[in-house]
Amino acid sequence: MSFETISVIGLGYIGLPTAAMFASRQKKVIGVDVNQHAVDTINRGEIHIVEPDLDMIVHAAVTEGFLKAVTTPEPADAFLIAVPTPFKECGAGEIPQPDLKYIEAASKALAPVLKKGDLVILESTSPVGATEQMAKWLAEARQDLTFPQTAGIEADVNVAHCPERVLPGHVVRELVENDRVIGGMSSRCSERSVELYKAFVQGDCVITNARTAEMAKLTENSCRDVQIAFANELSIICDKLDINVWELISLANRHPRINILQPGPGVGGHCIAVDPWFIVSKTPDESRLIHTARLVNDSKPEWVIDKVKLAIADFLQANPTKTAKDVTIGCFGLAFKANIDDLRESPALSITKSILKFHVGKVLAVEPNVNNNESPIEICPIEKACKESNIALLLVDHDEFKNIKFNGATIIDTKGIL
Ligand code: SAJ
Repeated sequence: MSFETISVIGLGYIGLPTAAMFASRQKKVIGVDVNQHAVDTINRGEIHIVEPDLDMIVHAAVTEGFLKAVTTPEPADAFLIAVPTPFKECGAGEIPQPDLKYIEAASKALAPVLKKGDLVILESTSPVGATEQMAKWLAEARQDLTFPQTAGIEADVNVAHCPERVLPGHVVRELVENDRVIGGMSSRCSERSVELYKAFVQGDCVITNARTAEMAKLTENSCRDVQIAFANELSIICDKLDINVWELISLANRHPRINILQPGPGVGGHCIAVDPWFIVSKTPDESRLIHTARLVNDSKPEWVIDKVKLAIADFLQANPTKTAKDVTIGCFGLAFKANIDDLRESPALSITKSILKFHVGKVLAVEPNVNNNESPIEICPIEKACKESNIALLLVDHDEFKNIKFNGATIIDTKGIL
């Protein structure tokens, strides 16, 4: 049976582009989101996130009638769940535990409209075992249907984990070109999932089981986190030894088997800064390196803040008639990485907020991708911040900052932009 109608639950950075890709292949797509503003925006053919080329695809999909957004699930042949998987609040020094409440809510919301022959795919990055847990919630809600955990390939409803692996800023291209890991709870679940994704995926759809697919995604992001931690640790070592870390890395990377990543103000976003904890929380005694990398990356913002405090002290020493109140600090970039508007888990934002707390003088925050209505702190035009800053703290390598000129400011360049 082919998939006539596809439902995508969670219309964020992954769900909306995925919904739009199916719709662009002339599938009837029902997007579901609890956020009424997102639903209304999409139904006008507009988007509520920043992602290159996505606006055109969504606009075409909505105006041609292939994509609509709603707040409660409607019947479909396949359901893709792309909701957040945050971790629970925890005390200092404790290992964060994953919070599956959004997956639970999505499963319980879609269960009433499930029917025999449907496919449910969990795309959200999840701790090992989450897909089995989701299948349990579905089975509890629909005792009239059979699921793969008990019925295997004969199940009425097939269930799989197919983690999204696209890079924000390149989502439209990577959704099509990247290989896909397909982790079915049975061989039938995997086959059905491949059939679904082949509507637009040109990369290979590689089949495994659900637990391995969950772990594959966590492994990719943990690997990147460990590598960035290495670069961040190097930057602190180099600062102590008076060596330019950017030059050092570019020299080391000339070795044919070395490829060191770039240091920065810390690691942000909802993925790399979160997913390694899903491994550490399950196997704390065995995940020593992954755990340490998290601690190294999470401590980098504090190191940057100390650099700012030192720069203020140096400025006051050089200008004895001035006080801290006279020092204007420009914070350039709030997003978690270059050329996006996403402020989630952003080290740049947390550093700027800390500076706003301790600094008695002016703090000018610049973020070209976010307007004042969407920002938790006031945004300043770039020209004003360049002109007025005594200390310029470069936190994100946005294109707008590449040729930036300051008016004699002390520059702290955490991304090696200049
Ligand atoms: N960062 C550095 N130095 C680097 C690279 C990145 O400090 O050399 C920082 C960034 O500034 C940012 C953070 O790391 O704060 C994460 O950025 P990223 O570009 O490494 O990754 P994300 O979070 O945008 O997307 C990652 C991707 N995973 C991998 O590359 C293994 C993407 O493919 C995943 O789909 C995504 O996580 C996800 O959704 O899990």
